[in-house]
Amino acid sequence: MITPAKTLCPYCGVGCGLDVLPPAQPNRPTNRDQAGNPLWQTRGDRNHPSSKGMVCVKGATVAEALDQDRLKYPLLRRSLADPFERVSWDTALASIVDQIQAVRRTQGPEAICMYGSGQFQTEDYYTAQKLVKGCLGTNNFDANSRLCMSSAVAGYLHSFGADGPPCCYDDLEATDCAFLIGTNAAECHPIVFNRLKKHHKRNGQVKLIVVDPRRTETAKQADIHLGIRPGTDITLMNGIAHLLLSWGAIDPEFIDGCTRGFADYTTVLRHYPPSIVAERCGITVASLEAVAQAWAEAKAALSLWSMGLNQSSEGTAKVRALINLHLMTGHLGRPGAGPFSLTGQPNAMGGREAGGLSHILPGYRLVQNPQHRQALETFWQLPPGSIAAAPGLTISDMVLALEQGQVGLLWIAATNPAVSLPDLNRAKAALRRSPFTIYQDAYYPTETAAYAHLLLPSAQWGEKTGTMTNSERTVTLCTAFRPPPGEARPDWEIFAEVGRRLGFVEQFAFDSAAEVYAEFTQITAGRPCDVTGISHDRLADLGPIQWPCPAQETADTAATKHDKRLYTNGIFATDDGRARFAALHERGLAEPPDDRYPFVLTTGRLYGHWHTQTRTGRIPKIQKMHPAPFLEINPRDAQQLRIQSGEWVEVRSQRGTVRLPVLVTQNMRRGTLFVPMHWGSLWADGAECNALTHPEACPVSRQPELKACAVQVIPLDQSTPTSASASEGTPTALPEPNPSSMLSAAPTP
Ligand SMILES: Nc1nc2c(c(=O)[nH]1)N[C@H]1C(S)=C(S)[C@@H](COP(=O)(O)OP(=O)(O)OC[C@H]3O[C@@H](n4cnc5c(=O)[nH]c(N)nc54)[C@H](O)[C@@H]3O)O[C@H]1N2
Ligand SMILES: Nc1nc2c(c(=O)[nH]1)N[C@H]1C(S)=C(S)[C@@H](COP(=O)(O)OP(=O)(O)OC[C@H]3O[C@@H](n4cnc5c(=O)[nH]c(N)nc54)[C@H](O)[C@@H]3O)O[C@H]1N2
Ligand code: SF4
Ligand SMILES: [Mo]
Repeated sequence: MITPAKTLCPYCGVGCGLDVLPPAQPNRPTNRDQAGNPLWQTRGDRNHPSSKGMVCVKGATVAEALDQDRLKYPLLRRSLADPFERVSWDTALASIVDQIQAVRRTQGPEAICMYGSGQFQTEDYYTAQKLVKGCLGTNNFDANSRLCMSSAVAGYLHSFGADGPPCCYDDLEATDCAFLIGTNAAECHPIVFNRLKKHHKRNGQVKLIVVDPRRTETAKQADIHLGIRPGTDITLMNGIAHLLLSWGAIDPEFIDGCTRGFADYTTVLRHYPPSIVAERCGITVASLEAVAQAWAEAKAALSLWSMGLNQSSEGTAKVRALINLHLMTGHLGRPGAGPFSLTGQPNAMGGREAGGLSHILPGYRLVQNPQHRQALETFWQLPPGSIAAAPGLTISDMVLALEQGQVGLLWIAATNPAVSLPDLNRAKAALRRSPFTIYQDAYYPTETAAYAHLLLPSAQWGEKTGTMTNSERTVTLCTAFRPPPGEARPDWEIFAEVGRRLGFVEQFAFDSAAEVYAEFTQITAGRPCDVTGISHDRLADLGPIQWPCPAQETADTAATKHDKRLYTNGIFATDDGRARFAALHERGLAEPPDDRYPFVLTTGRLYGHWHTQTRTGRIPKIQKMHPAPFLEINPRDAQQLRIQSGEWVEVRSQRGTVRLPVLVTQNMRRGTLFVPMHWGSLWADGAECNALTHPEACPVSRQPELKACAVQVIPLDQSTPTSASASEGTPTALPEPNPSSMLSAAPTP
């Protein structure tokens, strides 16, 4: 019997436990990938508390991408026009250190920027914070979580006084009213959705409500689907609250004892009578009332959300409007109830714990809090004042700083911004202006490699040991089960080595990821995300552990006995212990449709693919599931444009153009279009949805509105290739548009 390695699926924030088995096993033929490399086998870990043995297609196939197109050696070039040349690690690290020193001397530390990722392990995140914010003295560390979770972080912080989802997955089986808003969990958090779906099927009284402008796979399972007009969520939620208030379906005891700001909130709610709300949201009064009634009758209402709320120019306000509903009804801090943000990436949560955004510091601390900075300076044995007092640049600010020539060194790791950033043509032009870009990734090529001077090969999932935290605050040890290919190294080791070479020998005297984690846990003592009771050894012995888990918890109690939910006593993390209502009106989309750009384009995900396809594009089974990009459009809009499924259109916004075959479907609202985000320039020609999106962001969270921009649609001459020829990553030659067919339809919303 071969003992499997225990780890976590490296894709979504559900965080399913995986057992990994080696390619060679007794009495079984060895499976191989297309290139003949032996394949590791993954299967669900039955003992993992979050997933109990379940996995989706991504977790089941992840090992198939391990040996394809890996970046194995450091590569360096003088300018973007030159070819890369292989260099030693010594040369690569020396060039980084030289560049950092030169930039510090000539431009100051604020000209150094790092852009990281929710796909880092917590050890990578922590080491990067220590290096950039502590030793280099700039807070210019931001992560792709800015595009993902920052509105949820800000919403929790402002409403509850601290970040951190208060719920756990057991709530999925304890709720009698699941309210899913702006989340396509069936495709994006499949195992969470499976658990909910089973519970819903087994229990007739359980209501499943889905709010999404698209009729997604998630919406298809709902008792009630509200296909609202994009961007009208705040109006909808205020409208639900208006009805609850008028029916007296609120929890006065909770409101009086545990919250603040209810009076102002009710003043706002007056403006949201059902007729106005239904009209603005594009739904019926009856369906609005049915949803409010489900909330009113619920014993335990659980809301789940993700990018449909967060990726908005008023993302924080949307999150707070949702939390308001829980506060006014007291649906919080007990089984089956609460506002549950589903985190996108596998370690988006660990990133928050380790301070991985430009305005936060490790241990759920804030850059702007002098005591928080001081605590870290002391702990890191750095002189007082080492950590800059102002928040650093967000990724959008970094793009602006690049444009203005203010960046001397840009270090990108574990993200592919040349596909995933909004207003992509502009972002690429900014990347081209960087005098020195380091790009640390596991694969080559990726789209972003074209913008780098130095490529560093990183070890990835299965090749480095470290921890990740999933949506329900459960920390899992991800164990290495194979060596990294070539000279690839774990991200934290690269950061630590650069730190030592810069003279911070004491600060980076780590010999293992376990040592890094042990240091990190110490500075969470007494913080909301206290993990002083967790270590690599304990995780290896006990399995995954949920936080908070303070040191006084013994090894035996840690895994089982502490409360799985936050705020069970009704005391919040604010100064006075009370949660805050937010009295907010809707501002609407940053770029509403108009006569020239009459459609609202939304973007998102498909079940099989992961983001920019670095892994999933190289897995044949997934390629077959989703071979090519497309544009979803409502049948009446298609009729007006005289286009049919499979025919090609050009989609234009004020910023860019893409060409796609259309998929005519009843699942789209009239006037709304959908393009998947997965096809960057390596995988299809001219299908990058971010060529169209705009960079306007939420003023509080600074998260861009990736979910809505205004576009026009122009049918192309139909001698254009069909969708099939764009498959399997082969670039497609596209003809020029035919001017005679350039109609732009104005849909009646
Ligand atoms: N298969 C797969 N799963 C993934 C990922 C992946 O790449 N592939 N990525 C992971 C990551 S990092 C993330 S962040 C999550 C994202 O998970 P989700 O947020 O569930 O996924 P998206 O498809 O981005 O967007 C969700 C829905 O928001 C809807 N929406 C758009 N505009 C609005 C609006 O104004 N209001 C409302 N209520 N809804 C709106 C869209 O129609 C879409 O169905 O998925 C994670 N899981
Ligand atoms: N239009 C539109 N744009 C979006 C979104 C959207 O919904 N619509 N969603 C946004 C969101 S929520 C997200 S999270 C982003 C995701 O966008 P990205 O972060 O750009 O997407 P990924 O393809 O996951 O890129 C991760 C990279 O890290 C590499 N990698 C994997 N493991 C490791 C490791 O251990 N170390 C290192 N160094 N590299 C590693 C992979 O090879 C890959 O190249 O996209 C954002 N952009
Ligand atoms: S649900 Fe998410 S974590 Fe679980 S196997 Fe699928 S992608 Fe991996
Ligand atoms: Mo994300």
